[in-house]
Order: sequence, then structure tokens, then C-alpha cells
Amino acid sequence: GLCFELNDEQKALQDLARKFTKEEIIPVAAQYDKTGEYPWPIVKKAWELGLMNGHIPEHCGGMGLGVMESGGMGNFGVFDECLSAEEFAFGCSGITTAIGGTSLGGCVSISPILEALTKLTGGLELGVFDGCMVAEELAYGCTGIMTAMEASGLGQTPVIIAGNKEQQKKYLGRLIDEPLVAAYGVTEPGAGSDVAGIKTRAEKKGDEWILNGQKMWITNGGVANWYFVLARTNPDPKCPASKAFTGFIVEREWAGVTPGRKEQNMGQRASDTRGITFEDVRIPKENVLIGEGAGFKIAMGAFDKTRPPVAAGATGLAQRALYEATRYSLERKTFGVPIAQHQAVAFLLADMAIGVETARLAWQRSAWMVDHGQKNTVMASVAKCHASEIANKAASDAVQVFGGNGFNTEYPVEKLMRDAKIYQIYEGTSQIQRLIISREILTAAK
Ligand code: CO8
Ligand code: FAD
Repeated sequence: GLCFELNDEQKALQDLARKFTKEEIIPVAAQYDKTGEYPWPIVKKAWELGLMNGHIPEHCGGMGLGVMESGGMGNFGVFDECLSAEEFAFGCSGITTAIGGTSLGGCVSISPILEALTKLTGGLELGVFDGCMVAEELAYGCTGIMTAMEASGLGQTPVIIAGNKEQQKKYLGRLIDEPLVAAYGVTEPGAGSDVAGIKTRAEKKGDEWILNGQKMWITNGGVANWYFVLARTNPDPKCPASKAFTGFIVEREWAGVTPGRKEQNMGQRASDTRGITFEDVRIPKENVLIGEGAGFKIAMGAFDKTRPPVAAGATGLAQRALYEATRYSLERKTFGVPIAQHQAVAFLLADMAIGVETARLAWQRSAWMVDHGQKNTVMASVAKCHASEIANKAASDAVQVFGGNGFNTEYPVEKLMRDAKIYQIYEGTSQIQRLIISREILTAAK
């Protein structure tokens, strides 16, 4: 039946992410926002703890979050045993820390624990849901840092859903072996919402493809080790999108690949956003995903798994706005009472809480659906659109609760408001989510 309770193993993962956020992200978030530096030290720590790459399949050395069906694990006794099993050392490269060896303010690395559980129970059953749970926690601390981390997951998803074993081993395995990140390259200067309008092209020459064109707004563009790149391979304008494009894995160090300057964005400034130019880049045929013409559906199919975590990120931001506004409203006094006692202020808090709860339910349902093999495209759009708008309203209302202080960088909420805006734009604008949802309603009604 329907169950809204996290299982013990999910609670442990959530606790780990929450502790990581509190100890590693919140103290430095404002600094990264100010400098715009890429948060490598945090990415590396998260990688060590297994908070990155959770969805990489086990045969590449990963934990397989989002690959297996979600469900209860439910043997907390074993989990407890693992926590104290200091002699356990596991061979998984990249998350090699022996149990008890890695500590985060007393918090033991989850990766070996998950590995131990897998061995002892014959398989963990985790899902996109679990990845979203982590994303929400990290976003509570800083959505710029969360985006830097989550965009690597987006870049990997086409390889996870469409890569063959060799491609997965080589490119996903690399991210397990070392703290490297990937990126997803679809948008161009001339086409974002209209993916079928992209102009980057690849031509087949013998055993290679020659790639030419330009991408824009690529998160992790300057720091990724490799990119998923969508290119047009059938020049016939009448060719349907589902056959005209091909998906490639492109390495950043290859000749002809040139990332541009880091863009100065309104918010989420720790995240690295760049244009990338491809000039006669030679791609071996082994780096084609599935085959010629399969790219558009791969690019779209990835969103079914990656829009839920974006929604979860927006929910984390809204939760933070609610927390900051609540705390402030109890401290700040006007007309002799804390402002929380003015109903107009208290109702803003109530509206934020309504938003947080419904946004969370929406990402949970969309993630649960995809974990259970159900088509979730529409629900992913519902979650992404709703959570983005909730995050923006909550952040703006939090600034209102703070009054003049809310407009100032000494207080945390102006950053939340700047960071929130992009949720209505990246991974498909709110209008595009409504287009996806309304098309479905109208098709069903016909
Ligand atoms: N899964 C599989 N196939 C699909 C899907 C899907 N979800 N959706 C569509 N398709 C298939 C269709 O079935 C169709 O195939 P066929 O011809 O065989 O029936 C084919 O694709 C074409 O579909 P459409 O006719 O629907 O195509 P349209 O040209 O009308 O466009 C969209 C569809 C939905 C408007 C599409 O262009 C779109 O999604 N646009 C938005 C683009 C977008 O979201 N970009 C995001 C870029 S990434 C990004 O922003 C990253 C942010 C940073 C990371 C943040 C981490 C926190
Ligand atoms: P446009 O498509 O030009 O849209 C302009 C406006 O018109 C929008 O309001 C849009 O909603 C509206 N509009 C367009 N078409 C319609 C329609 N049919 N009906 C109604 N309204 C419509 N892309 C990647 O590939 N990888 C990344 O990692 C990545 N990261 C990003 C990070 C940042 C910080 C930013 C700013 C963007 C990123 N993007 C990335 C690109 C992002 O996905 C696009 O910006 C987004 O999809 C919108 O495309 P666009 O900017 O070209 O706007």
C-alpha cells in the first residue's frame, strides 16, 4: 500500500546528507557565492563519502541508485553492525575508504556501508528517489553547490540510460575512480527550449564523426572531464527529431574542444556555466550512444530521471527560506511584539509551508514513478514546474519577512532569491513544463 515513511537506510542516507550540508556546505556557501569559485573541495569530500554518483551502476563500481527498483531494505540491525565493522575494507575504487576510516565530524562514510549492506543482504534497493532526497538536503545548504554536483549526474544520465557496457565502464567508471565531473551539452546560443532547433552538427567520416558547432550555458562546462553532446546528424530539415540527432560522449581534452569563459550569473554563482566550441572534433564511433539518430530521445529520456532532482533542489531552497523566515520572525520585534505575532507575517510562513510540503510530495511521486518503471514525463514536469515556482515565491516572501535586512547581503535570504530564479529556466523553463503537461492533457482528451 501507500507508505510515506522513509526506510531505515534512506533515513541514514538523509542524515548523512544533512550532516554534510550543515558541516561542509552552509559555513562556506556565502563565500563561494561571493567568489564564484568552483567548489572542488566540497565536490571531492562528497565524492569520498559516496554522495556523488550514487546512480552509477554497480558494474562500473557505483552504488546503482536509480538503476534498481526502489523499495524497502529494512534490516537496520545489519546496518548497525556495519557501522562498527572497522575491519571491513572494500575494493570499490573511488569509494575505497574502509568503514570507520572516513569521518565527517564523527559521521562514517556511507559508501562502504552501502557496499557492506549489498554484500550482506544480497542487494540494496535504492532509486532516483534516494538521489532526490540527497539533492534536497544539499540544496538546503546552497543550490549553487548542489547544481555543480547534480549537473554531473545530468551529464551521466544519457550514458546510464543509453550507454553500452564498455562506454559505461570507461566513462562512468572514471568518475568512480577519481573525483571528476561530467556535463550535459544540448543548449546552444540559438536554441534552448526548442531542442530540435540546435545547429551543432556531426558528419561521419570512416570510423569517426567530425563535430562542429557551439553549445551555451553548459553547467560544469569548464570543469567536466567529458560531456554528453547532442548534434544534428541528418541535415534534411524534414527528418523528424526522433531520427535527426545523435548523442555522443566527448572528452574535454580532445583537440578542437574549447570551453569559453565562466559566465557571471545572477545566482547559483558557485556553479560553472560556460559556452563550448567544437571545431573539427574527431569522435571515435565507439562514443556514439545507441546509434545514429537515437540522440533526441536519449536527451529527452534523461530529463525523466533528472527533472525530479531539480524539483527536489528547489524544494530544499524553499525549506531553507521557510526556516530562515521563521527564525527571524520570532526574533524581530515591531509594535512591541515579535513580527511572527502579526497574522500577515505568520500567514506568509504558512504559505511557505504549504509550498514546501506540496513541492516535496510532487518530486517524491515523480521519482517514485520512474523508480517503479512507470512513465513519469508529465509528473516530472509537474514537479519541476511546481517546485520552481514554490522556491521563487518562498524566497521572495522570506525577503519580505526580513524587511530591509532581507535586501542585504549580510542576511541569507537575498542569496536564496537570486538562486531561486534559475529553477524556472534550466532543465526546461516553466513554460516548457506547461507545454509538456498540456500536450498530454489534450492528447488524452482527444
Ligand atoms: N522520453 C523519450 N522520448 C521522448 C520524450 C521523453 N521524455 N519526450 C519526447 N520524446 C520523443 C517523442 O516521442 C518524439 O518521438 P516520435 O517522433 O518517435 O514520437 C520525439 O521525441 C520528438 O518529441 P516532440 O515532438 O515532443 O518534440 P518537440 O520538438 O515538440 O520538443 C520539448 C519537445 C519537450 C519541447 C523539448 O524540446 C524540450 O524538452 N525542451 C526543453 C529543453 C530543456 O529542458 N533543456 C534543458 C537543458 S539541460 C539544463 O538546463 C541543465 C541545467 C543544469 C543542471 C541542473 C542540475 C540541478
Ligand atoms: P528560449 O528557448 O529562447 O526561451 C525564451 C523564453 O520564451 C522563455 O521564457 C521560454 O519559456 C519562452 N518560450 C520558448 N518557447 C516557448 C513555447 N513554445 N511556448 C511558450 N513559451 C516559450 N543547457 C544544457 O544543455 N546543459 C546545461 O548544463 C545547462 N545549464 C544551464 C545553466 C544555467 C545557469 C542556465 C541559465 C542555462 C542552462 N542551460 C543548460 C540552458 C537552459 O536549459 C536553457 O536556458 C533553457 O532551456 C531555456 O532556453 P533558452 O535560454 O534558449 O530560452
